[in-house]
Amino acid sequence: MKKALITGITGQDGSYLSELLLDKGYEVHGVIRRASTFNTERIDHLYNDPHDPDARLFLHYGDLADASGIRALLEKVQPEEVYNLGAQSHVKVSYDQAEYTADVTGLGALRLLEAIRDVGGRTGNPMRFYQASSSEMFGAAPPPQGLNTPFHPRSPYAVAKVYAYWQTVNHREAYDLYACNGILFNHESPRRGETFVTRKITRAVGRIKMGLQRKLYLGNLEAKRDWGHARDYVEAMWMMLQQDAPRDYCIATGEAYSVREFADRAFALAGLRAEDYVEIDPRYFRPAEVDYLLGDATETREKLGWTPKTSFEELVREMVDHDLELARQERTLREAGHSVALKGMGAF
Ligand code: NDP
Ligand code: GDR
Repeated sequence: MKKALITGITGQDGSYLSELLLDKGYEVHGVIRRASTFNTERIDHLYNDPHDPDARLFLHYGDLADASGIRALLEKVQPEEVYNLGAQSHVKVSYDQAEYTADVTGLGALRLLEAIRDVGGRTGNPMRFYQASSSEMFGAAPPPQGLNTPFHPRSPYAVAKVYAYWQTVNHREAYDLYACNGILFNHESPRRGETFVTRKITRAVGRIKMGLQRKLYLGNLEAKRDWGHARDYVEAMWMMLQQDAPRDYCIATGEAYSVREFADRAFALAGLRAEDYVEIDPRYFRPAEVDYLLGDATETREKLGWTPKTSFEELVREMVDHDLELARQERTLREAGHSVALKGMGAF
């Protein structure tokens, strides 16, 4: 049975990747951060008590800021594949926590690569490494962006990802590690964090439709993104680690829409008009914006044979349907006199 270690297993992509790897018969080990409350909602449906002889998903405490802990974990688990999805992944938050973002999102990758080099070298286990690189690294570069586009990062997050990207390339070239960068354009799903714009919109559509919210406050509506479905994108991550030789890939749909277009479509699917509910609040503007991301994944299609399965329309519909149901449940609970936590909704 193949073993995989995933950092960021509690996040959107970590949950879809775990599902995929468990389906493929892997034993999956995930790194979770110690917090005073458990936040494993996205993977709870996959988890069995570790005493169960059939259990194949195991969780370990760890943090990308803690090199010795990461090293000890690799030594103990001895995975064949390591997926580095852990990051402070919010672009706007990276302006408030620039140094922390550099540490976790940037240096975190180096800590993992060094541990793989060391533990892999000593034990003779050539662990394969996937780095969750981002289209944010292209930043201000004009579209379409592909593997030959020079990086021009526009946030502390994007700068940290550029650092991690080059560390991955350098470990491949210097130490012959099987290490790949997947440069993924935005990918969304009903499991997307609620402070990213697509989910913020579909959550609001559901709550407005159910009479639980009056307005949706957003920032820059003109930014354009190449939005795919996370379920499709994690498949590309896995495929990258199954090739004969390591290299980097861009993963995108090749179509871009503005935030305004996403909102128009999402509201329309619920029979509402976005212009009746959306207001601009400058607090959501960023010190430097990334205006237009549109991926060129031609080379990926040729070399990896990967193509996205979910259209923009299907993605928006799946998210809206999910969040209408969530809002329906919230309304039922409220009507029964229960309080429902908003968990920071509207904060970013
Ligand atoms: P999420 O924000 O949903 O998940 C991030 C994960 O990283 C969470 O599991 C989080 O744990 C974990 N994490 C945060 N800080 C640390 C730390 N110090 N040590 C260990 N783990 C940590 O991100 P996504 O699933 O959307 O994205 C996965 C990866 O892909 C990220 O690296 C992101 O930057 C990158 N990426 C994402 C894209 C997208 O469109 N989704 C596009 C391109 C790249 P916790 O739950 O405890 O907070
Ligand atoms: P992004 O995603 O910055 O592309 O990073 P996000 O959904 O946060 O923003 C997309 C665009 O929407 C604009 N926007 C708003 N964004 C948020 N969050 N909240 C708002 O109210 C709002 N109004 C307008 C933003 O200005 C931006 O232009 C995501 C993350 O998942 C990264 O980790 C990943 O690397 C990249 O995608 C690819």
